[in-house]
Amino acid sequence: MKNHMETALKVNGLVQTELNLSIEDFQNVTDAYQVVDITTLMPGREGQAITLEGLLALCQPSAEAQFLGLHGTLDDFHASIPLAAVRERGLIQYAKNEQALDVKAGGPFRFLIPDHAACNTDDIDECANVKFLDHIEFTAERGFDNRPEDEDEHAALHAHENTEN
Ligand SMILES: Nc1nc2c(c(=O)[nH]1)N[C@H]1C(S)=C(S)[C@@H](COP(=O)(O)O)O[C@H]1N2
Ligand SMILES: [Mo]
Repeated sequence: MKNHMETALKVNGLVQTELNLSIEDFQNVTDAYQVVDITTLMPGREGQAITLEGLLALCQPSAEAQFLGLHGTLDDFHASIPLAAVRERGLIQYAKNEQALDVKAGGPFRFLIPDHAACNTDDIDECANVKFLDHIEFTAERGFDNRPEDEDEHAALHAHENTEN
């Protein structure tokens, strides 16, 4: 694990406007894109998010942008998923109980996909709920992705998580 924690979310790649979003920027996103209680979309999860639609409105990806690169630098975890499959349901969580999302809860930012598939059954699976999210990149082609590919890799990942705490 790196000790340095990014507190802004960088958004770049095939976009008209590159962004570097702080928690205040998230709080200031217009109400239409705010999810004040994630539980309503993902039972069992709590917190505040903006919709991916809200992020798209801010950065305006070009028509060539087909993939969304989700980067968690802290533990070097990355997913690259088709934008079309998540553009209407993806969320970016930025708070819990109205407070900045703690790193212990996957913060400061986290990608979340309501109605994701089970791990390894689909491109849009639970594994793509990237924690420690510090960079979103819009690309034309599929990008780097090191999500676990099977049960053994999952087991290894979670064993690793547990020894780091
Ligand atoms: N940065 C980062 N994000 C991650 C992971 C990880 O190891 N690192 N694991 C993924 C996997 S494999 C799953 S199944 C979910 C688990 O999310 P949960 O801990 O909220 O249940 O987080 C995903 N996001
Ligand atoms: Mo997973």
